[in-house]
Amino acid sequence: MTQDELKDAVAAAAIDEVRPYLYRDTVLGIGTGSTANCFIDRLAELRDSFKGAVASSEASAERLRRHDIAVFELNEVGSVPFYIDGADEVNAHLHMIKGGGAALTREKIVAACSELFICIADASKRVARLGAFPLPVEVIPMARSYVARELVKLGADPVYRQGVVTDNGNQIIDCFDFMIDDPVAMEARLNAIVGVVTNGLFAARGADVLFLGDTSGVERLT
Ligand code: ABF
Repeated sequence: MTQDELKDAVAAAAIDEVRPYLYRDTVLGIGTGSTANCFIDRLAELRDSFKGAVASSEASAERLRRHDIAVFELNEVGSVPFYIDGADEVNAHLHMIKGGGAALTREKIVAACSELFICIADASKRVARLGAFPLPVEVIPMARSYVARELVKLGADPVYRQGVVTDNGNQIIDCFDFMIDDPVAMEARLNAIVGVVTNGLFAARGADVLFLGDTSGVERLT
């Protein structure tokens, strides 16, 4: 199977997971990225079975609308029963690095409002220790240099992601060479730096279910 086929296979598994719980008033939380796009495309055929979706990015909102799936503001909805999204890395505790697509803050907000976070990923995303993928940190633009200096003190090699403005009007710093032993503690430590909006560690609220696809099939992990 190709990587795209693996992404589609985990998306199909997540569709099977949520399908029995879709009602006329159900609003789903939907993530961002190529794996989440596979889920959105498969969700299209179920559009008449649920009310709509909250999206973690403008790109996903647009894709949902193209499939005639209604998109709601999170503030109109409150909580969502499921949040379905991909990841850049995921460990055995279902802690993740996310934000390679710069949508980390909205992803973390929708995830926080979800009753069940379903992560969908091909097996290349599974790691023993988080950090080989550069950890994204969203920053208020005027704080960028200050935050970068603080990141160096923590042992990271921070690189400004040039030319990228987040959906919230902020900037991204990627932390290279930053292997993470305690993701829960590091998530809190990074968020405490003044000027940080959020960081791409999803550990305090990790995934509840992981569908991981490899050539032998899709595994459901909790
Ligand atoms: C989102 O999309 C992000 O948090 C993560 O950066 C990325 C994963 O993308 P893909 O599914 O394209 O690998 O979930």
